[in-house]
Amino acid sequence: SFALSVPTARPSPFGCRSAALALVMIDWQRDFLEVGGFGDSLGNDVKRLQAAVAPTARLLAAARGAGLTIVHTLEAHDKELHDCPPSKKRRCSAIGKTLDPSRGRVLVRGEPGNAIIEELQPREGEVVVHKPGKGAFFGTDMDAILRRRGVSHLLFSGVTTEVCVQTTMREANDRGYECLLVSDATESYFEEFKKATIEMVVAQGGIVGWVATTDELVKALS
Ligand code: C5J
Repeated sequence: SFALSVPTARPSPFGCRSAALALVMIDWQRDFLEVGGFGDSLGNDVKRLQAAVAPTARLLAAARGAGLTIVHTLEAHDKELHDCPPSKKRRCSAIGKTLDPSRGRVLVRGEPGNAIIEELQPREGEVVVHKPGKGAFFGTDMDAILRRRGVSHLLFSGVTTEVCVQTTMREANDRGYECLLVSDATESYFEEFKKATIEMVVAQGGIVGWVATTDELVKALS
């Protein structure tokens, strides 16, 4: 374990021991990123999200090189949708349906479209958390897994910035974790929502946490 420092993070310098730090990769799923997938079917410009894949691959490589705990999350329901509240189903009727047979059922665990994209595939020994909600702490073992490993500080990457990433970051912040959002390793279908999320995180002295770039993190991890 080594002392890690990001002196140029906003709104103030960020630092911790590497053993206490995890990289959380939120929902890098084919269905959110690929043309023809579920995200695309909702009318979103999925190509916007692809800009964050290369920086995220660099961040992931640096985090692996530094021996950080790596957690991958997926928005994924069980086959019977027992873990999907009727309210969610009512406002997203595609859940559990097959829109494209090559992708399988939308947001259902184990289906091809539910998988993590090729470039950011989890490796053996990394944590994979299936989550029924937008936040990764609700209805999962996320908190217990992190605490068992002595993790107190979290780096956030993923899609989409203002939905699953921000929700998880706020859940973590309320549970006492120190959180940093990696600004070019996250993306949204809506440019203005991403920008607003970044400003919300660092407002009021870091009310949700910190923000820094992949370059700053790669430097701190090397
Ligand atoms: C959404 C997510 N946007 N992973 N999911 O519904 O942010």
